Amino acid sequence: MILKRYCSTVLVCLFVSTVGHSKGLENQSSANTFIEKTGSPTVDLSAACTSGVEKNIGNFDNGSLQGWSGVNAVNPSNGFNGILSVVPSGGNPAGYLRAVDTAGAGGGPLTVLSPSTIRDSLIGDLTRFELIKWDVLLPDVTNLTSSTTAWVKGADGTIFRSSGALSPFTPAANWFSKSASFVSSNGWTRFSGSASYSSVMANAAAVYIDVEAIIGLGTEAGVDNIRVCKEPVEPVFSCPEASSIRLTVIAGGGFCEDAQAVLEGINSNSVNYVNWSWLLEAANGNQSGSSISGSTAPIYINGGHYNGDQMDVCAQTEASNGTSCDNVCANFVMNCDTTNTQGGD
Ligand SMILES: [Ca+2]
Ligand SMILES: [Ca+2]
Repeated sequence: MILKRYCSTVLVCLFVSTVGHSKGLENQSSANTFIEKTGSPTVDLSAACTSGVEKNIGNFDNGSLQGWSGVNAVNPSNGFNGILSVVPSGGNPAGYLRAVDTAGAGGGPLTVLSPSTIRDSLIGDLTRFELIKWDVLLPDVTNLTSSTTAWVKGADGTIFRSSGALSPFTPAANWFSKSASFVSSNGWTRFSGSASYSSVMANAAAVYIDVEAIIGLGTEAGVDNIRVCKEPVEPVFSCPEASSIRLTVIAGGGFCEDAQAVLEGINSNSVNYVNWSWLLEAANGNQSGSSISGSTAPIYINGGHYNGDQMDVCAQTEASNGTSCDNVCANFVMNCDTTNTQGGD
């Protein structure tokens, strides 16, 4: 790694790493020591919240990871190539999160995913949270590569990574605070994909903290007090009523070809799957079917003249928060004269 030093006239120097993301460059192992200190950060590099109040979404003081989990943000199936745990003391204060890199080069990023209890609310438009902040404790070694970063994955998979620049204010083994803005692209780089910064922040699928700090194997950065400017509120999920079911029938000239059912007003992110079933009680013979899908399901019927026949569509929803909803059914009278949509009763 090559460090370039930039100094201003007031004797403030920035040491900027010229390497990219360290994981792709790791080619050596390292053993390192980790000096633990307590107390407030000696340096606060974080921006202040201008709207709302800082809300802590991870202080690790109860000895638990509090739902934060190690994942590979780039290739989730590859897993987290490290050991993520809570160190019970030495944080800022008390417990803090820390990873040990067990893979080194090629192991994928050591990204830590926000807990499921708030994940559903840390997605979508992140600008309402203004910024994310966290405290960092770097290992006391010379082979540092990054002061940790925030990662945001957009709905299309594009990933943006905040600045990991090391700073003259970050002597190893002293806690400091840093932040990454959800409303300003300063310091962010596109790690993968093609979507713009603003579109990713406006429609995020996941938020991570990358704890990578050193080249190669060993103890990575400690992280404590992950916070945003506004309380993430878990969306309230209400089971759909029969009146939420809409049926669109593809038809014309008295002939019905196909149909599609939709649960209206349901956030698809809140639904694991829906057990759909339907029954067409036609004069020339009943037809029925079922499928497991999201909040929209195609219904395949044998085309025919069904004007005035009855169609029952039922939906049993399994929500992502674990709620198993009752099966609800709506009745429709088939109209095959034109493509049309009917609301459930
Ligand atoms: Ca703590
Ligand atoms: Ca490493």
